Amino acid sequence: MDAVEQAKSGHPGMPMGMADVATVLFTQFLRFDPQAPDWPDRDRFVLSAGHGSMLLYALLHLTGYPDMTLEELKRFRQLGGRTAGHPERGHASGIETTTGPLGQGLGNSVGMAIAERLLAAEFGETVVDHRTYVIASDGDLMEGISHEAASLAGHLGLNKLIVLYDDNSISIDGPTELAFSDDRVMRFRAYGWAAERIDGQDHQAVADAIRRSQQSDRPSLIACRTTIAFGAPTKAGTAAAHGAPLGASEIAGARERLGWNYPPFVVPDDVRAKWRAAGARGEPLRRAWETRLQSLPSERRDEFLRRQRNELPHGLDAAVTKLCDDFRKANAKVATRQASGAVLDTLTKVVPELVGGSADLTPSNNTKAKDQKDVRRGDFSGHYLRYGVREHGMAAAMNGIAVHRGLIPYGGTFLTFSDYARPSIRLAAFMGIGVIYVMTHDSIGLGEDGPTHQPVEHLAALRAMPELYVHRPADAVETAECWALALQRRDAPSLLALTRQALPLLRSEAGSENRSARGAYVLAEADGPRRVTLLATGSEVSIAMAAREALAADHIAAAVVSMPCWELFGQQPKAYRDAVLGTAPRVAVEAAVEFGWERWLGPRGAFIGMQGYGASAPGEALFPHFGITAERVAAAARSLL
Ligand SMILES: Cc1ncc(C[n+]2csc(CCOP(=O)(O)OP(=O)(O)O)c2C)c(N)n1
Repeated sequence: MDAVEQAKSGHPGMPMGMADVATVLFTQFLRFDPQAPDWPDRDRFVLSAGHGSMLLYALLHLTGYPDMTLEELKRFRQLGGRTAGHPERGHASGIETTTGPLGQGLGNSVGMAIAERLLAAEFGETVVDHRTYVIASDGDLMEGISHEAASLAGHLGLNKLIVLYDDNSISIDGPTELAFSDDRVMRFRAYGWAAERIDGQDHQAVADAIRRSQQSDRPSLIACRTTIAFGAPTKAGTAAAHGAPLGASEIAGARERLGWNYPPFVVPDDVRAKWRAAGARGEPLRRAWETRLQSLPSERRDEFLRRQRNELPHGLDAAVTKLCDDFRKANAKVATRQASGAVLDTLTKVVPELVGGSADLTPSNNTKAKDQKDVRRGDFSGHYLRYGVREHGMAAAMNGIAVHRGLIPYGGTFLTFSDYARPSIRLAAFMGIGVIYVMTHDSIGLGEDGPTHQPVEHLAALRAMPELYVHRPADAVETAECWALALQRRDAPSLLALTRQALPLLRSEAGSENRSARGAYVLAEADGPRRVTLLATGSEVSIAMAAREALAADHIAAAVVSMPCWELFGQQPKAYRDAVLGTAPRVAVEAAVEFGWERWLGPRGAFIGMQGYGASAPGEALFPHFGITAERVAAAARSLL
């Protein structure tokens, strides 16, 4: 209340209404150690209702996280502070994930609970045995993603996931009955959860409900009836308390009603001592855990700790080099999605922390490696998740798996449905976590499924997202290289855009250099001084190669530049970029919209690609239909000379 007032902005209502629930959780149940915030076996706490950030900051301060000082609380929402408007992972310890876009935290929590079970199955419950607690609000449960997340959690029987739902009947527009009349308890029971409603301001009731949920064989929703801005004399129970400072008289009235006689930002010693004692509960638990970790065989312990450090195992580079050699030897025409499947058959053996999955497109995405076993309710020994047709839920769960640590999630869908996952992709990029998206059927080349399934603007939209690495490999060798880059990139998400249709092998030269690592490179230099440079990605690189030949027949020396990853190319020294792009006129070809290509085309450039949506027909018919052919590329080049 006081911090929001001082910041002149923020959300006082939820923290005041949920203070009782949070107090019971943090003082009696949550296992954490503020002195060792990254203790791997800590319980996870997710404030899915991220607008109530001050509740989390206050809890972190009171329980003794060293970096959450009183000064930080006073700097709520100010530049450079740890106490951002909505909790941002990395700003302060104890913030497990970034929340604010409603529903995302709930989606992340499902991934955290999955990660806990997977690691418990792998390393044993002596070292992995913790719960995931969530505070979620009406907004979280109104969002569509809450359905996907809860349905998946119920299906998998994630019984160590406990959601405390702030059932306060208020959202921004007013009473929730304006827009929300689901029976939330019945809804979650239908998902296969244990769900009950309690008085969220009765400490005993909250504690009893949490205890019951800890014994449950399924995930739990505890609908906590609360009053938003509890204690505020006129604004309590109203939307006015949701997202604006209460104002001086309301705050004075709340102090009186709550019997709180201290000035802002003063925590009396006895109160602080009690909170610190609650925060200190975790230290002996953490120490006991450390002893148990020591009892693991040293090889298992080293493996566990390697994963915690987010370090890749040895052997990845050698495996990728061998994959590339094998692809070259086979010299087969394969779809890059198929090459990706072959890459995964190898990499899942070398990188045991890989956890795959698909949003019900496994046979299309080629995401399941030969030796991967399905994860099932009650059996988490496998490393392959059947996410179901839940792209958004999948992407949010992948974020949760990644922030949990110990596993590297990858998940597949069609590129066109990246839109269904985009809010979570954005948070992965924003948080800087190394999740990997396998997005196949990456253009009109997918053919008969037609324009609903053919991405055209998606590459541009994804490339527009800061800190996301979009890879579009041109053949099997580039596919292996891009996979290696995605794995090596542990501090940002990567997306692989892969073809449905078969592509010729273009990278026949021997050598172990990962040429995709520079984002773009000269695949075929011009025979003689360059008169034109052809730029392409993915399936259109072979079209550019054919255009190069056609131009050569006319004695026009053309170079072909393959550009699998714009973001990486953009990071290269200018001299390298200039050398690759050259000074001759440029023609770019990509079966997508032009948006963004102006960055590479320069003043004398032409683009061959899509002007609008695709069409339903065989892929081979669509490329000529939309004019994405070697002849048109060559003609565009000639017209620039
Ligand atoms: C995806 C998304 N849409 C919209 C918002 C803006 N917003 C913030 S809180 C909120 C709803 C508030 O209602 P509730 O979740 O019940 O929170 P309470 O008012 O109880 O604090 C909305 C629409 C958001 N943060 N995320």
